[in-house]
Amino acid sequence: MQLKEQFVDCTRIDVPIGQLNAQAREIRRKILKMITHARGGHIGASLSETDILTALFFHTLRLSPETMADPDRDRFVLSKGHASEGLYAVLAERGFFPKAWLDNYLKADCPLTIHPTNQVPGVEANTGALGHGFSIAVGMALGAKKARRPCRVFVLTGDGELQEGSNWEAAMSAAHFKLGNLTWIIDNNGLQLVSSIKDTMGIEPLEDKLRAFGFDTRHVDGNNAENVAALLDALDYDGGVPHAVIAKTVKGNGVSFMENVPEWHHRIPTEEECKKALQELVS
Ligand SMILES: Cc1ncc(C[n+]2csc(CCOP(=O)(O)OP(=O)(O)O)c2C)c(N)n1
Ligand SMILES: [Mg+2]
Repeated sequence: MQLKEQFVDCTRIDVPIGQLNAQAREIRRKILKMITHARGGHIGASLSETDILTALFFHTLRLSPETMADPDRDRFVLSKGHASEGLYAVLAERGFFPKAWLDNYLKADCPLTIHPTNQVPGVEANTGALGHGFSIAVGMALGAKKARRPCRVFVLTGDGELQEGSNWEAAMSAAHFKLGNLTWIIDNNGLQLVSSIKDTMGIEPLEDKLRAFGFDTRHVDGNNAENVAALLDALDYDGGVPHAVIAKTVKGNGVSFMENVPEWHHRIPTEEECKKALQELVS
């Protein structure tokens, strides 16, 4: 289904694919500052998803602050809602709300709460209780398909999140309803809250499961925004087959002493650690 020409004109931003990784580095810097300043948040999870969100919000999504009320806009649902800081950082950078809000993250009168709500411009669904966002996205994609709207729906889940059975009901219905307009991206960092997924409750063989559930299943380096953007460009959104992208990521990506260390799921950097991390993220 073709988009209305006028709609493309008003929403498509043109950040060249070759600049997305540099953009992602900037987003990481913002995440670090937000969490250190607020003394709360989920740094490992937000650094894990940064490149995926950068690809989506700076390249893929046909969406802008001006077109949030257009029923034909693309939709994005952050099902791993605990990683709200990554979403807030890209939304602020894209102009959905003033960047100054990031300085007030977690303050009582600021809409930027630890789990995102639709009180925040650009946030489509309230998430944070894991296992719900995917079903919401399936509903959005089904509604769009029935209304013959050209919008596409993208949802990002964690990998530990897939231990929630509700995801598999959503997956089953996506194929049944032939939701080619739906793309399910899995932030496959191998860790969950306090330890590895493998040792907690394994989800492998993931690719076989996704294929068995009827998904066009792809792999990508999820910590390379340029690769993610190129992959999403190449999918067939009109073909009636839902898409699943296993995005291989590293929790805490970009900061050497946070990478793959489960403790950084919850830990808040000291000022000194933040400074050290920012030094690793210079362009
Ligand atoms: C229903 C539900 N159960 C438990 C939690 C607590 N919790 C927050 S993050 C998390 C781990 C999620 O791991 P994963 O989905 O792999 O995301 P990652 O942080 O690795 O990106 C858990 C169990 C929650 N938010 N919702
Ligand atoms: Mg994980």
